[in-house]
Amino acid sequence: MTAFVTFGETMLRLSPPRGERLETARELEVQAGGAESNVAVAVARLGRDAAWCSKLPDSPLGRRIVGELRSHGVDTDGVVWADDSRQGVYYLEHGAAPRPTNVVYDRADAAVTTLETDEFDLDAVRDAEVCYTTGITPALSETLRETTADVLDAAQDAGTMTAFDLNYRTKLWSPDEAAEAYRDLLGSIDLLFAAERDAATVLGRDGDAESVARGLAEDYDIETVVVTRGEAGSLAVSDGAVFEQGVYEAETYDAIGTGDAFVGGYLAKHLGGGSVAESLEWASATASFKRTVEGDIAVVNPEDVERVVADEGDGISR
Ligand code: KDG
Repeated sequence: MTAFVTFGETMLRLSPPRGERLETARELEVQAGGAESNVAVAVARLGRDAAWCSKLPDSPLGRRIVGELRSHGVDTDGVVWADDSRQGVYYLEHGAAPRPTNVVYDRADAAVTTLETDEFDLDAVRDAEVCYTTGITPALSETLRETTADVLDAAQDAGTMTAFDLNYRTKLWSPDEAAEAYRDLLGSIDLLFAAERDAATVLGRDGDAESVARGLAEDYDIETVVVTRGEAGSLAVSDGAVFEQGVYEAETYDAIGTGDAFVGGYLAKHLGGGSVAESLEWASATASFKRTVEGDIAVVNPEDVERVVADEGDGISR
């Protein structure tokens, strides 16, 4: 049995060296990047069994993704291999003020967009403690939207905790399209992660973090809602009780994947029997640690997280 099962798309991330532009760079660094697999890696590296399911082209590109995830201890046995299909790619140009970081997707019709429910090992999902995906997955195709609903329902029916991060991506769909999909899925979620700005932009939930979290928990009958507020920290409402957590100071080297590291830290601690407060502390520490590391993936160890937590007490709220 694998404690944590997730599914979604993982792309090749191609990025020019810092200070260079995509238009003129002669070299591109290659890494794997995908919201759900970023979480799986964090969970695995922090000591819990984690599996990632997806569909990949049976090619050196697909094998590159699996090789990288396995090197961090993620179980990829549930990957479906497809002939003559595409590997999604994203280009990342690191910003430097006043030039913003820019992401260019080349992911249309990637193999994963055809992943159907009957290609899934639903028994692994039913046996898991947590089944997780994000709002990116249903944005990628109508097929994936149906698969996402089916898998989360199967998990919840079996008593597996379902966890979901809104993860709204403006380059994939409009707020209205995302809102419709989210509303269909939120009734199947036990643990929701929502960036404050996503809850406002997509679901029209303005107001303070506690009222946003309480409103979502009550409207969709969600046991725990975690609202993340960037440098203002995070707040969870769980079974009616409120928990707050500040951020740990970090020198930011690469901010991509910070939210996924937060979720990975939370779930790793939760799977180890941690309380909501302890899980939030680990979430915040893992997120800060990630910012010091190049790439989407949080190359983090349990002692790194413990050290951040121990040095900073309850975290520094800025
Ligand atoms: O959260 C980081 C992700 O944005 C990155 O890994 C790429 O999954 C990705 C996406 O769809 O943007």
